[in-house]
Amino acid sequence: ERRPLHRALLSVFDKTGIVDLARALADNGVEIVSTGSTGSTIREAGIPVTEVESVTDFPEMLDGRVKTLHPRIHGGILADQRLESHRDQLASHGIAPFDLVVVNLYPFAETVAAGGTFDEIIEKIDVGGPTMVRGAAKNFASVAVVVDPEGYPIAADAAGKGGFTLAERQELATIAFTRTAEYDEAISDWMLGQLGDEEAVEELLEAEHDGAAPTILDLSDEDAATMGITATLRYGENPHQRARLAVTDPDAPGIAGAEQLGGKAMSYNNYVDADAAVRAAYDHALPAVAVVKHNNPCGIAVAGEGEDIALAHARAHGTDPVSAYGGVIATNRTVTLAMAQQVKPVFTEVILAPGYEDDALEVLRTKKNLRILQIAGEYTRDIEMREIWGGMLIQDVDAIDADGDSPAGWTLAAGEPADEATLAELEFAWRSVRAVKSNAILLAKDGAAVGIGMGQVNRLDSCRLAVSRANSLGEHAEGGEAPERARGAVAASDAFFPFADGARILLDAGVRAIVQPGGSIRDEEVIEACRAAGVTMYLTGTRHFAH
Ligand code: 93A
Repeated sequence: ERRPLHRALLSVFDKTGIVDLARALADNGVEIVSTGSTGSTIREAGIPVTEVESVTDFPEMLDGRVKTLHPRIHGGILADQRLESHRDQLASHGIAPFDLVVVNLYPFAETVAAGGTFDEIIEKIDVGGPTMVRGAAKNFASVAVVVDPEGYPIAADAAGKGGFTLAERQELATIAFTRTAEYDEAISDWMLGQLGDEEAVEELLEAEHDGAAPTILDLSDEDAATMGITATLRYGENPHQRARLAVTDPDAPGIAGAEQLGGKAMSYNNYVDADAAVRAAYDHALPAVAVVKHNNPCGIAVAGEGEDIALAHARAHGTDPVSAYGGVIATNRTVTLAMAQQVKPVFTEVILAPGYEDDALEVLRTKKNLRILQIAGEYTRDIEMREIWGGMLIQDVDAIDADGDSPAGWTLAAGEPADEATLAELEFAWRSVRAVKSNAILLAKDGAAVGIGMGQVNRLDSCRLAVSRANSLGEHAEGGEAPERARGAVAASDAFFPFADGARILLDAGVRAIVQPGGSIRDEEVIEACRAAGVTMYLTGTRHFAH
């Protein structure tokens, strides 16, 4: 629906095309109100025009600095004509509303470029023009705004068509705000250049353009704090890298803002591993413990609901007792005294939990270096970002909440349907493998991972690694015979098996059930291998790569 144009305000520095526009408006019965020289240009062409001064009943003053800055002008621009109260107020003051505002601004940047004097440049800072433009753009519900001669033919056309549509006025308003923003930026750049140390400013502007601007790591601690930096870390991933920490949402402190109850200051790598560990533990609804090293779980396990979390910790530690040395431990339950006593003899960098029993905390605090962190609130996250050269990748966080993440959504592809206990074991393996870097294979037994193959560049090697870890680490832990923990374990694969070879490694090791997304063109070969071995295989239809 078009809003008819009854009254237009024309005030332009650049008079190009203004007479043609005025004629088109006048021909369509639009009343034209204009400032000084815009008005005379139009009048000289024989087109009727009302002077701003006769509208405001006030002369232009201060050498033109105050021309249109008057309620009779701005009331007419800003009145929301849909509102009865605005219409009434205009009427009571005898103000007629504007439907179209055409303005182009004093040539500030051009005057700077042409080497104008300081005073000339200051005088070219247009105040009244942007004020009208911004007012009309804000009030696009009622007013159309045109900010340069390229828009005149469109306005002339609209006058003949019965006005602008709301969508057109909104688009014009967007262009108008872009124009005033650029105009002010030119002013602020120039003002910056007047601050004396021109060389330094030049450098700053140049650096900005080169992309070599000072980084957040160059700022002083105070300046950094104003940008949300909450801590300067001792160093980054390596000692030659500087590093800082920012809490993005103080209301949801997560790990970045977790309360520290003891131990040394957190390091950069501590934070990275803490994040991975908490996420791995919180992927489970059951009481769970994850032990993380280098951003990968080297142990992960659950206990039954109501059982002591110490049981889950003992199992998680048992996944790979060698790698657990120097690890980061996270749990989704309150740490009990029993768990604290188990943790105490193991060198551990960080422990994270939603709470600690008093006596558990007392035990943990005897380890002076152990960083003890308390996590507040629900585990909620929506998006995650990763920087790449020249850009940033942004994606939804990979949550474990798809249909394929619970056994009810799985398809039996091979073997007998699993009994309840086996299904629970498979679900545990599936929820746990999400936390493992791809290609990921996780073998589980009795609520604990027993062999994890992580981060390999082909799935076959991940299968080999998972089996060899399962069958060698237990030996390391207990001494003597290898326990062959892969035999009778269940397996989860974070993505499909592209060939049957990987699955065969698992079958040969005596795995009794496998869960995987499926979706390979060779699915049938993989399934056939399971069938031949009499092993159950479920397909989830959901994939959980973690790169
Ligand atoms: O000096 S201003 O900042 N004060 C004003 O009240 C004002 N009103 C319009 N500049 C003002 N203008 C500008 O004058 C417009 O933006 C336009 O560029 C110019 C048009 O004046 P004239 O019609 O006299 O050439």
